[in-house]
Amino acid sequence: MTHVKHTNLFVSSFLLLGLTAFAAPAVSAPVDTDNDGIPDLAEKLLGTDPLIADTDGDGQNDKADAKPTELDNPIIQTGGPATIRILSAKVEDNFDPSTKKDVSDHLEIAISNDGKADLKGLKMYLTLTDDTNAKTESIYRDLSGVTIAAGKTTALHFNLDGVADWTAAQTHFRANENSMLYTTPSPKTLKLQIAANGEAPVSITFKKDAGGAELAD
Ligand SMILES: [Ca+2]
Ligand SMILES: [Ca+2]
Ligand SMILES: [Ca+2]
Repeated sequence: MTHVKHTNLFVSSFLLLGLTAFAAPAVSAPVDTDNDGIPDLAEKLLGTDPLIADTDGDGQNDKADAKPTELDNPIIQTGGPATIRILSAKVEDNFDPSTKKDVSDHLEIAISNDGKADLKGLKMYLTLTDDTNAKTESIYRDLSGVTIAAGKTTALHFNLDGVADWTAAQTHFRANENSMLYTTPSPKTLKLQIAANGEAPVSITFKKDAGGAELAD
């Protein structure tokens, strides 16, 4: 009886060794950092963000979205008189007044609250058009964590080091590294609309000169 048991053990070990030897080599799955079903490398080709599952902010993840870098403006165009004001908006020639040094090109929006109540419930919609081929991108962000105190000014930054949590109480948000803002040097036209809770939106149009982004050009 003991002999039979040993034989069975030997056969099992042999089969296991054989299966291991003939198993297909391990193939690692492509990296999909934001878990939206599109690998990081493919996001680069699509122009979508490898760290944001819903690049344009329309509620559909990049893989399910037929146009993952474009959406129509969802901001309600009516409301009370605006007390929010866009002081400036730019995507180049950024400067840090605290260090008195140039910083990498990024979307920077300076806004003020001209009213007597704190401003909350900010929403923004940005369109980017390539002046040479009319290609467009657009994003919508519900910046519900941002508060601008009455009579105060604040600056919002969208850069590659920013955090992709639009509802957080912060001023540095994530920008899409695969946006044509970063990937092509052609001149661009940008249109920004911002609205605060219950107020009519305010808008600004600004330009990006020809030249590589992320460079102090
Ligand atoms: Ca992905
Ligand atoms: Ca993505
Ligand atoms: Ca989307």
